[in-house]
Amino acid sequence: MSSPSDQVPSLPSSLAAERHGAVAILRLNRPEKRNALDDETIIGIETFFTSLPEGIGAVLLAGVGEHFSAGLDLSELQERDVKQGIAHSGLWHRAFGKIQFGKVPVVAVLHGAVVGGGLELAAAAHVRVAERSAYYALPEGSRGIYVGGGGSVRLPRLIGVARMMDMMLTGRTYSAEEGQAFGLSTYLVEPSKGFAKGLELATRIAGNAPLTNFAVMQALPRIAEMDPASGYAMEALMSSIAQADAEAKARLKDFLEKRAPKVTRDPS
Ligand code: 1HE
Repeated sequence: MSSPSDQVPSLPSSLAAERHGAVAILRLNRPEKRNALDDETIIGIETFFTSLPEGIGAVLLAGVGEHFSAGLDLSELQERDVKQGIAHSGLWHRAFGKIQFGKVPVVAVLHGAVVGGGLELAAAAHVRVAERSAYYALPEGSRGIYVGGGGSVRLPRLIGVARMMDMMLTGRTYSAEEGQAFGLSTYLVEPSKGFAKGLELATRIAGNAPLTNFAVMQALPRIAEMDPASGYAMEALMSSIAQADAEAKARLKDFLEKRAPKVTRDPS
């Protein structure tokens, strides 16, 4: 097993990278601080996602220890003026943008606290697997601050403005089951089963035609924001580009010549 960290020399010790076939695994690795996200870690996340080696088809993002992430490292909150505050938020936006609109799909495995900036990080992934230990909160309100890692943009699209307002105004915590019910996760698994489930999904995703993964990551969320007429036009273009690719032709031939698997029910 070679390691992408060999090719990404500047990852801080708060991040650990390894490779599992076509899946690159990135672990938040600062359990003594509950994977609180300091500037060094955010820059490391950006470095990791911009330096993925050839042959990687998906990323699995997880946390070491009892929690996914306690969010922003509050010990780093200094007296920032407005300009510095905007730059700090911009750093998070850039790093998490490299996740959402990066090279390959990202599966996040959530457990324990998924709070504040940790929830913003999770929201930038494409598929979320929650263990039953996961819980979600946006304690920014009680800390006198505001989300700064893209939460205002991504979270309402996942859970709605009203639910996010409630989380921020009241500091309420949602359970893994509640998060699953309203779309924070799309897989709910027993404690300690998340990593295996996430790796299974990431491996499957890495086996898709790259152009399809590109379309799902880059075109789908943008089409969803468009007016319907523009969306239909963009969809027609994207689907015609995908189907004209040699990979699509080969996969369709495999199905028609009975070499490809049929669509079956997932075991429940
Ligand atoms: C931290 C942080 C942190 C823990 N920054 N150091 N996020 C929060 O408001 C969440 C704050 N954290 C907590 O509520 C709890 O730590 C947890 C529920 C996540 C975990 O509890 P627990 O009992 O397992 O751990 P602990 O004893 O509270 O913390 C262990 C250590 O981690 C301790 O340090 P130590 O030196 O005393 O051992 C904690 O101080 C440290 N620690 N969380 C710094 N967040 C881009 S804007 C995003 C805005 C936000 O994310 S706001 C939400 C911030």
